[in-house]
Amino acid sequence: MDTTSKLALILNDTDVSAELKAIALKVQHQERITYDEGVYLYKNAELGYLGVLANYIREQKHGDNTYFNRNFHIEPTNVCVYDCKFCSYSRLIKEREEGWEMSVDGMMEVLKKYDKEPVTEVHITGGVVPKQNLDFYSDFFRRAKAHRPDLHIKALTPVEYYYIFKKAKLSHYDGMKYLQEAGLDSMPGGGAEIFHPEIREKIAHDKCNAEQWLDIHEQAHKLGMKTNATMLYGHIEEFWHRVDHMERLRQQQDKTGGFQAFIPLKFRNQNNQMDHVPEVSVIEDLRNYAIARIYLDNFDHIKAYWAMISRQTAQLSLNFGVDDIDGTLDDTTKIYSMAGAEEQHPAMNTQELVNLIKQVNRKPIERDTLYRVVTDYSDVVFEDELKPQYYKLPVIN
Ligand code: V47
Ligand code: SF4
Repeated sequence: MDTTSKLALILNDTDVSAELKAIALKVQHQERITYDEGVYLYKNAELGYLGVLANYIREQKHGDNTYFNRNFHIEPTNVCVYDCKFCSYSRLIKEREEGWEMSVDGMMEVLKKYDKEPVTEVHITGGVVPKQNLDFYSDFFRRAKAHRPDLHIKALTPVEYYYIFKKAKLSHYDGMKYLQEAGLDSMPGGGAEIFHPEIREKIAHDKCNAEQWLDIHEQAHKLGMKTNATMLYGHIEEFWHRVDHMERLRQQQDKTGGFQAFIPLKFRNQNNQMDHVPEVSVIEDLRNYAIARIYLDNFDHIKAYWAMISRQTAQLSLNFGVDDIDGTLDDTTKIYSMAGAEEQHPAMNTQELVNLIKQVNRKPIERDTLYRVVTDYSDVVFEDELKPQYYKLPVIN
């Protein structure tokens, strides 16, 4: 049965509440749901219902297309002046002997390892240290561009930029412009966590606040850069904090339109100061993807970060609003394995990613950072390709 018929079933089902029907009708008419309706969905909607609505929107926007890109990560440091309670990755300045701090030469060395690889993007993110300042990054961006002009540099977050620009006494706009001229192409979505101060002050009290995070994205958008946005969910926040977070992003997107993807990040509870907080279930992960897809009508893409949630949940998420599963990885990121992600050494090549997507009957599309199609893998058959799997229900006598 196609998604349109499934939506019609919900609209005609006498067991579905009037509130849920009204939301389904809005989805059918491509109308925006309200803040209250967002909270209502989190509190009342079952996974099956949410899947139908989110999949309907996903297929209206992208059909079966499922995007991924070929990228690698550089993590310039794991030392950090900040003290986010959920962070398993950073070593505070006082513990810096346990950490690493790369030089520009060291970062260039990592970059050069990929000279012969068909990667289109380098994703740079890590901690915040005084030495890695405006000069450090402008030097690195210039050298990286001179070495490989076609490689897209997606680097740092407002957390780093706020710190760097303040020290350099530059406005957010001037700072972003300066680094764009040095070679910066776009910004990943990190550092957003939960915007509402009631939660942010408890989990990330000393880094940039919501207004500063949003302003730096606004300036990047004004300069023509594309950026992403994340939400760290499933810890001490309540449902309404998640809706508040998405509402702020939706309003910002109405203003500047520069966000490409929304990436919900599941809180993982190992090796951090919040290890007493239980993790949410896979059902909650899927509900969250689906509600994000329904709420953020002005975001083109919802991304699941497979390295964090496991390959199986990434496959499932493709039926709950997700159309992008990020990139091929080769074990260059440590952020998640340190936090307790399923993948301790996350590595997946193109063939594995393509197979993962085909196995659940979606179309694998390799994209560049700006979602231009690099290769449509629908008709490319790898030798050891996994066949789509259909599970038959057991016969019960
Ligand atoms: O901001 C840190 C998160 C983020 C934990 O834009 C944790 O394409 C869960 O933003 N449990 C950084 N999450 C990573 C990030 C990202 C990842 C993939 C793709 C993109 C993109 C961006 O990692 C941080 C924080 O929210 N994080 N610790 C943890 N214990
Ligand atoms: Fe530093 Fe980022 Fe970790 Fe916060 S989440 S402590 S800003 S590395």
